Amino acid sequence: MITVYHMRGARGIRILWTCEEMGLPYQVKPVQLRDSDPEFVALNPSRTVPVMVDGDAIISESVAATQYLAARYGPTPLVVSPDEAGFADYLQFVMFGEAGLAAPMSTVVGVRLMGEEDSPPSAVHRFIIDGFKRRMSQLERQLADGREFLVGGRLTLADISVTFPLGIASGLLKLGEDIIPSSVTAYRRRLYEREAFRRAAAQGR
Ligand SMILES: N[C@@H](CCC(=O)N[C@@H](CS)C(=O)NCC(=O)O)C(=O)O
Repeated sequence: MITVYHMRGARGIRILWTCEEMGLPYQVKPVQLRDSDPEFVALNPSRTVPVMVDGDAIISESVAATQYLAARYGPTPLVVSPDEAGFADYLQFVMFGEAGLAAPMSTVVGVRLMGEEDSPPSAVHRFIIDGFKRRMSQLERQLADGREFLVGGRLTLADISVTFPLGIASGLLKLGEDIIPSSVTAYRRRLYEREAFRRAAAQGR
């Protein structure tokens, strides 16, 4: 059984959503931010959320976990193959969702959750938000032709990777249209309406 150690609002939603889209059974074990439960620490000494366990496989990178599921239990249309036109964009955006968007944003989210935010915002905070805004231009350009998904004409792991930081930016951080273009927000909202996403979000509460 696939087990996902998850907390509400965290990156584990990428894994739950992938399971739902692929019809894979899974169970959710709720954990806290930086949980110190020995079972959890043994799985992931860095104590970040999520962790996915499937037999002997233990993965604490959410995007890697989605790739694991697709490779282990596919084939699935969630993956764009090397012989498809969108392959390069697919690789780009799978990585972009975490390395380009979510990881830098983690610093802003972390200090907010710890109640240690600087007021007025620090230079580091402004640097990260400015970087996020510039990266939004890349998504805006990709979606400029009105497409529903980033690549391949269908939902892929690239969308599942990218929508997580978009949700955090608008939900938790309340960044507005001056940072997140309306076409990008519309894209995220469309994907959030998918039945599989809704089921995943309900499981992850
Ligand atoms: N790259 C990792 C990042 C994991 C991560 O930073 N998770 C957040 C919650 S969504 C966390 O545990 N933050 C607490 C910390 O960094 O101490 C992934 O994609 O799973």
